[in-house]
Amino acid sequence: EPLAESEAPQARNSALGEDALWHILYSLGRDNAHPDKHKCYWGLVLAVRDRMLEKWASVQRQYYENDDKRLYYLSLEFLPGKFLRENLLSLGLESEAHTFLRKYSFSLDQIMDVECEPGLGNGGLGRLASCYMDSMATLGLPAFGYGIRYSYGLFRQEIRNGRQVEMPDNWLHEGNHWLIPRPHGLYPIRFYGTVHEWQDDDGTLRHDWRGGDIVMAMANDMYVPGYRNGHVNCIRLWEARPHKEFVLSSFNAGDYIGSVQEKIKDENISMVLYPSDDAPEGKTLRLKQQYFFVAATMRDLVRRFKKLNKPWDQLPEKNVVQLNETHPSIAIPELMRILLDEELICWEDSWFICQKLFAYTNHTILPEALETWPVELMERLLPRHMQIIYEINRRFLEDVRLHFRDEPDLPSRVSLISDGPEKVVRMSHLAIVGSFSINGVSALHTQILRDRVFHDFIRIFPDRFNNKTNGITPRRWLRQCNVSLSWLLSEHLGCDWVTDLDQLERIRELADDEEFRHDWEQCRLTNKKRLADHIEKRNGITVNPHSIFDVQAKRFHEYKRQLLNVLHIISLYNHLRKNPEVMMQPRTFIFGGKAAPSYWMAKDIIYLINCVARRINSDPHTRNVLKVIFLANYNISLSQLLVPATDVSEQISTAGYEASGTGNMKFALNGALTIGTRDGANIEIGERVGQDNIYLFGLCEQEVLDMRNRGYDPWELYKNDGELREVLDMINSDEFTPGNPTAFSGIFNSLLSGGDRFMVLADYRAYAETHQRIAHEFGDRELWIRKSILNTAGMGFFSSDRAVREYMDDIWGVKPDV
Ligand code: 26Q
Repeated sequence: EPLAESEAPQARNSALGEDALWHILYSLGRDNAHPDKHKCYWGLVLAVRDRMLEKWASVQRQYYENDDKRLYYLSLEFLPGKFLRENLLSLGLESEAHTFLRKYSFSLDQIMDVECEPGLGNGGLGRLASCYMDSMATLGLPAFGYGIRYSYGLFRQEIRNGRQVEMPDNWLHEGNHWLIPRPHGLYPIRFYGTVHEWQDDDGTLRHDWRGGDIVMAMANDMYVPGYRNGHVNCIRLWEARPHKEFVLSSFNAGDYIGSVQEKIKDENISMVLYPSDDAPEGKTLRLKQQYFFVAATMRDLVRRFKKLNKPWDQLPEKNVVQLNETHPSIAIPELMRILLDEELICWEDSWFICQKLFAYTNHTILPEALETWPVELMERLLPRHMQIIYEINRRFLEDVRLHFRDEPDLPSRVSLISDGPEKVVRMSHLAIVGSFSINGVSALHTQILRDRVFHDFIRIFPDRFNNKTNGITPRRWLRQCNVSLSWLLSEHLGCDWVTDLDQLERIRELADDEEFRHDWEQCRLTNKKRLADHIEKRNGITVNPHSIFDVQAKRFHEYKRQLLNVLHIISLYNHLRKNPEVMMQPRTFIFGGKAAPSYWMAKDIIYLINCVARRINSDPHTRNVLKVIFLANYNISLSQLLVPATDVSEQISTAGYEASGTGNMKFALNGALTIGTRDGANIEIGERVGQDNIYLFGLCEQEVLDMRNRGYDPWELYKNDGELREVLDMINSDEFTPGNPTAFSGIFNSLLSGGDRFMVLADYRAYAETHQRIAHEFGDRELWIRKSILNTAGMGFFSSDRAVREYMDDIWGVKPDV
């Protein structure tokens, strides 16, 4: 076997299967005589978990013994995907599991159907956190992930009559043994209340936050094993629990129901993930979530630090906190509050400690996605934190005035608090001022932060800004999701590529080897057939596995421009109907993705795609060459099926809007060719795989700005491009919605009268021409497979191991625990 498992150090001596049977009886209380697939699954989970926990315990001990500096990764979202296969792989237990399952005639695939996927994130940001947790464990870092144990993850998407319908994701309803609750040692977390001032013996003014409501934070731990290195880290997810079982006063007053309702209210905090991945909703509950998990996390950090008996100024020498977006940035005033009010440390020293502890990653430049909170809300919910934010701001602006005397408007531009009809706290400004490092997630994105979004801060804190181009874990996104290609790679490279992805460079020369190209194509075909079977089952549509599988799978957003894709599909359809004799490369266009429930435009675009699909798939004249598939409920598991089966990866955001993208990396790593704009990490992918092996098209970021400044008029394009006009007129008629000509007038208007904010029409022609080139080159099998191989070969840089190493060396200053 090319991927030897013997390298993995094993703690347990008994066979995995024996332990699974033992657990079925003694932990689950079920008869283990003839276990069905559910019992086999649960038994295996517990047997695997035992092995992980042993390693985890010894690794934790080691952290204390070696006095390691610890990394805290704070994120409101994690998207780990299913665990069993990943953990078996990391722990080197796959073949033992197969042996056990074979006895009962199950495959691991069948067993995996039983597992439900934790959807504790929206998309890119949450998945990035999980890729990084995997790399941190594989590199052996003393790292701790922190987040919320939402009772309901991201909604399940159903498509009914072509429209998205949201269903609750009750992912814990059968219990989940990957998550270990820790009901002892809960932390009380305060909300509301008042701030009392008092003078200590030296006459210093002190503050004390009292009263208000208390909610308890309970830890639930999820474990992350490194790849065959005996290392196990943990992601601690906080769950809200009631402070007291019953509010006694109302209980005694006979209000039994009222007291139970109080208890339920507290649990609301960790009930549900907010399903929007841009325009943050200014809801109190969301701010409560943020503070709740941050406060509990900082308690953990401080508790562990105190055990070391070191002076407080060493806190940043022994710890570093990475903030995933501004969502956890309330951690900065929370630590200030602990140091000032509880530890009675002076302002200057407290602030010095804070600024050396925190680092902030920005993931978005969409102005509507920059997080702000009304001062009025903060003052009520977190009165002491609001005072601290005012004081941070006062001192900061005083400094700015001193250093930039000739720029009188600078202070108001960089202020943590913005004046407007409603005063708000700008969380990104808080995160910048309170952190020693601020990073973007691709070269272009960081450049935009420097030039535009945070331009004023670059001059104030020139050394804080840096770039860390995103990465993805090759364990899940190649080794696990693409078994056939992994075997082929290991046959030629050995198996080190799994933890040293630069090794993939060595297949570059094999692109000239005809036999290798043949094997490569066979792997791809196997994956495409597997996806075709899935589509047949799910959508009842037969697709040709030899057609181009063209995939756009990501959240629905106007800036990601699924619209551009569907406009082009309609024009292909028109072309085919008008020229029935023309030979066309068969194509299958596949979409997947969710829209935020309140994002009407995005939901209309989903509806449009489904209406166009219904029409095209049922047209006997075109159905052999053109298919459109919408796969419902896109999630990590579905992504693992799509990624290895994709020929053409659609990465077509308006230049300057996609901070990085990580889906783009997954597809290219698995040998897909990218059709993409010069946006986010696409640019860097082009540099690595070679410009001949990527299809970049359209306006670049500067051209988008210039065109806007010159005055861009989408009506001009409508008038001058007959093919495009025909497509737009079809959308603006009842062509795809018989009897209802206004179904898509919102879309039509946003593209024309609305000014086409995301320049869909401006990029249309270049996009269509690029697709023509792709169809042509796909027909040249040798050429295409060569390009496919060169994509995989060039993607080593985008391993999250590389990204995490850069964070480790440039920002965190933590070292692998060996
Ligand atoms: C905030 C407040 C209230 C409700 C929701 C939110 C919220 C939630 C999620 C705001 C933003 C997000 C997520 C942003 C995100 O996923 N950004 C993506 O991050 C990826 C990893 O860096 C990048 O690759 C993507 O380009 C970027 O869009």
